Amino acid sequence: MPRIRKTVLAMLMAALVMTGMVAAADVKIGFLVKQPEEPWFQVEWKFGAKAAEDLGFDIIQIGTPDGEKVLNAIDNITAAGAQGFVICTPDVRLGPGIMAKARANNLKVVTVDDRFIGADGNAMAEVPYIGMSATNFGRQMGEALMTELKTRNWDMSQVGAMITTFDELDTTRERTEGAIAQLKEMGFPEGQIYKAPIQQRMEIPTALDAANTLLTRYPDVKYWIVGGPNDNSVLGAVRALEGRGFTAETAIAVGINGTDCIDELAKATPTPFFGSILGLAGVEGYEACKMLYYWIKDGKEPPLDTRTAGRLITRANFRQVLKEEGMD
Ligand code: FCA
Repeated sequence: MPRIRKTVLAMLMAALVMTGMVAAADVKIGFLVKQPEEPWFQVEWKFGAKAAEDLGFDIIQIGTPDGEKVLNAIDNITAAGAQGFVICTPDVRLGPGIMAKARANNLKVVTVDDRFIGADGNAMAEVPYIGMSATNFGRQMGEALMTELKTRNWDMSQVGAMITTFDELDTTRERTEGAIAQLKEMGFPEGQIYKAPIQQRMEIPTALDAANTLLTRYPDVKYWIVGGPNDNSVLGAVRALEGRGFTAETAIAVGINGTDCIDELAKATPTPFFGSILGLAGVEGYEACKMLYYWIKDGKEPPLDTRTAGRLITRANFRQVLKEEGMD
């Protein structure tokens, strides 16, 4: 190689090292999620792995259901040579601690789904985030419920709206507030909308308990429409309704995610679970990893706030829509 070219190459290498950029093949990232057993996160992981394959970097996936596991995972990926990680944190209030640890270990961070909350109680807007356009998802849920309700000849005075809630998270609170606003705007009586707060994590058993508490308080409601922050928190309510004799003829439930209700929609006999607002878990997983990759490789900073859109799936169209979205 001519001397001049060698010098240019050496200068280029020095510049790369100084700006912290690394060659594609050396990029290694972590992908940490709070609930690895939930299909939503499995889809995110699957598409994160696809980004790694397409772009040629390494990915380490770790389930981190609590704060201690997150901190251990950060140390482990650092020891393995990672330069950054994508995370859906088990607790948004861990944000400042996670960022301090990441800075100490010289790692870049992209958050997905659940946005970090700073010490001042506000979202940490300086940390790149990709997630659902939460209010819109909630509004679509409310609209789907009202549209289906209008096809039934139910006496409105005998219908209750049960909304399971999880207000600890901004994204889930915005979803259920969006749903309630939409129900009211489409004419559902405000006094017949009841919230069932889920304790601790959003899972089918915790949602079932929350729903049962509410159903015990309102034993005279004859028909229910049901919404909530995600599929599992609505599926739990559906199981509680079934336990009290409600069926697809007397209850309509719509979830959010669209990833965790496929078995339910595929059941031979319809249950009260009518449909879900499908989120783009695949796009989120892929894009979060891709953003982080280019940040590490080229120093290209990701956008701070990226939101994805939702789409209603029902028993009638879910196979077709999942195929169209590349999620089948
Ligand atoms: C939260 C929920 C998940 C999913 C995600 C987009 O993290 O826990 O089920 O809805 O937002």
